[in-house]
Formats: sequence, structure tokens, C-alpha cells
Amino acid sequence: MARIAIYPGSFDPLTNGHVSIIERGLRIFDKIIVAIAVNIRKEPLFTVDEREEFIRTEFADERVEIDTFSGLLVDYAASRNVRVILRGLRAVSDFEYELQMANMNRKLDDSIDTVFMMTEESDFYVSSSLVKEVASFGGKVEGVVPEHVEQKLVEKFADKK
Ligand code: COD
Repeated sequence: MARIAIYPGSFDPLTNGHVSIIERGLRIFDKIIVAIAVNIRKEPLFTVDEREEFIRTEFADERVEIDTFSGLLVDYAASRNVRVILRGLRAVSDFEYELQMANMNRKLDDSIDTVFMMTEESDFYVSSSLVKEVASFGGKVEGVVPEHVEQKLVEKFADKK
């Protein structure tokens, strides 16, 4: 049976931290469904289409499927018949939130398990929100996000001026 995991997130935008989790996840799983959450409380900078495009540009690999979901993650996982959620862990600060989510998801559906991968040393400080903040003030995000994402960030904030 194919080993499939759902890697859910906002991906607003895709960072090198996300890229690393997907790349390394592909060594463990046969297929990863990168699931973009569309109705979360955070106001996104990039549209769902733009966020999908970032992931597609980075991963031409047919083992990476891109999808969107709204509502509860466990319901989405059940609809895809997938039982494993893949998440990344950076600092201790991520741990509490991730522990809560993993446990709540298991409470909602006890057939679901969350698998965590540690961030790479080079990405431990990288987050989509910091990237947006730095880019909004004209700071360089080179080496922190893929080049095509960096270009879009520059364009997005130029449009907003
Ligand atoms: N290194 C390693 N991992 C990283 C890095 C990095 N530098 N940056 C991000 N990651 C990991 C994050 O830890 C996370 O695992 C993943 O990449 C995605 O991150 P984000 O920030 O794009 O996505 P989040 O954390 O905003 O996604 C939250 C969800 C949308 C998955 C969550 O809110 C959700 O499931 N919502 C649906 C509603 C629901 O079911 N709610 C109940 C949950 S209990």
C-alpha cells in the first residue's frame, strides 16, 4: 500500500523551511499531498492560486500533489482516505501549538497520526510571517524563500505602495 501523508499549511508564502520538509518527507512517503488551508483566520497576502503556483513551480515531482481544503483538517484527511499528517517543527515555541493540534486532531479522529520532522539548522528561524514582514520593509529574503517566491514578494509589495 502506498504511504501517503498530508502536509497542511497556509504556505503564505512557501519558504525554504516548507521546501525542506516536503523534500525530506518524500524520502519517507511515496506521495505527499500539500494541502493549502483556505479559510483560516489569518488574512493571506497571496491568493490560493498564487500559493499553489509557488508549490507547483518548486515541485514538478508527480509524487507531490497540491490541493486546497476548508473546514476541519481531519474531515479533509478522511475525505482523502489519508491517516498521516506531516508537520515541521522549528523551535520550542512551535511545540506547544503543534502538540495541541496533534492531540485535538486525534481527539476528533483517533485514526489520525501526526508525524513531525525537525527543521534544518539553516531554516530554524524561517517563517512565512517574518518573511512577509521583512519583504514589506524592502529587506532581502534571498536564501530564505525560493527565488521565484522572492520575486513575487518584491512585486506584491511594490503593488501595495
Ligand atoms: N522549518 C520547518 N518547518 C517549518 C518551517 C521551517 N522553517 N516553517 C514552517 N514549517 C512548518 C510548520 O511548522 C507547519 O508544520 C508547516 O510547515 C506549515 O506551516 P504554515 O505556517 O504554512 O501553516 P500553519 O501552521 O498556519 O497551518 C495550520 C493549519 C492550516 C494546518 C491549521 O490551522 C488547520 O489544520 N486548520 C484547519 C482547521 C482545523 O482543522 N482546525 C483544528 C486544528 S486542531
